[in-house]
Amino acid sequence: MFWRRRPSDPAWEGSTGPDVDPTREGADPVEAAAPPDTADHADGPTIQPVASAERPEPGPDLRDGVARSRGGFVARLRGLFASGEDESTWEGIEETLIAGDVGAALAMRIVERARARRDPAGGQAAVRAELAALLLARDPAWEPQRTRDGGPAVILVVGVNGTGKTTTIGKLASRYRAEGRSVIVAAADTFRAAATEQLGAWAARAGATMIAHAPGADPGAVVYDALDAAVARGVDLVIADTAGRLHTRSYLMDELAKVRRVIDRRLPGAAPEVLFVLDATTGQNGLAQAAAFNAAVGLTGIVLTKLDSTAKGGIVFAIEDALRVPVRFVGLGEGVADLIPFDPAAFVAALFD
Ligand SMILES: Nc1nc2c(ncn2[C@@H]2O[C@H](COP(=O)(O)OP(=O)(O)OP(=O)(O)O)[C@@H](O)[C@H]2O)c(=O)[nH]1
Ligand SMILES: [Mg+2]
Repeated sequence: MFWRRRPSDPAWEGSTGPDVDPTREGADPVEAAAPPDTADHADGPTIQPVASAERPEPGPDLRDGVARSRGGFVARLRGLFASGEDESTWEGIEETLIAGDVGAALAMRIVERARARRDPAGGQAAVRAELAALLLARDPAWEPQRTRDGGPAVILVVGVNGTGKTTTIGKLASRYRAEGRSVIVAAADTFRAAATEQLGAWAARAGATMIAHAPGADPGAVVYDALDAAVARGVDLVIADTAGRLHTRSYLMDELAKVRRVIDRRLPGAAPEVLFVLDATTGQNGLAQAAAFNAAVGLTGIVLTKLDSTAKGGIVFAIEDALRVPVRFVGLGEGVADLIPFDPAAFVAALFD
């Protein structure tokens, strides 16, 4: 095997930020160029040299990040309870929860349970308690774990087009680099022309190494090479980017399942974190997306992006209730620091207090 260093290329140095191709939606992948278990690729993996990491910026404030939801559906809930607590109030609460993207069936369940509580602290406290009870218990100190025999921790990032996968990987790489971990990002979105450059810009910023192949290469082969490189160099963490895909395209979902199997084959027992990136502005269709990705690759965590851009933060409750998979991080903006670990109690407090 040989490693080819990419010559200094202005596209890799000069690209500064996210770059989204709207024509990607629903497009078909290019045929695989190399089998995933072949280490010697004719055109070889390219390795972006590590740049020195930028100093991390201070993170955003969760309250600021969910200001739209607090001022949106949560403010409406408050307003309704402020003017009484009769039958029509509860009908209004159900409608408001639905408008806040909690989903119709779940909104009905929340209202039923909140009413049955007959909470002496009032209906608003009861609704708040029912919402909080929907969020899964989790270890707040969760971190991706290395394999038992010292292999890298692995995060595979999946989702439909444009949800924020590559941006989230940039933010995660910066976070873990700032904690002193070595990070390889795998450019396994080999479909979209600008995807590797976009990831490369984030990697350079984070001080992470990027492993990439030529455009159109087999995404499984990129991941395989990234894992190989990580094992050879004792790297702590591999984060794999993947092309956005519609959850209804079965052949694209099969391709993703293949990438997932490559990880199992190269690092048996790795138990990778499979992060589903959901755009919080998507609405209830996000639940169908999540279910399809879960069936294809087995999700272990969710990243809810663009929570700053929606007044409908109720999707957090809906997705955890539907999937029983924890939201690990929330995205609160486009900047490198705008990703914070999800803390259920802090989230509910940021909405209501
Ligand atoms: N406001 C806001 N914008 C975000 C957030 N996360 C990502 N974005 C923006 O969403 C857009 C798409 O981000 P990408 O990271 O390219 O999304 P992707 O899922 O990798 O897209 P594809 O690879 O094309 O499927 C970019 O403009 C990002 O800046 C967030 O938390 N908040
Ligand atoms: Mg991307």
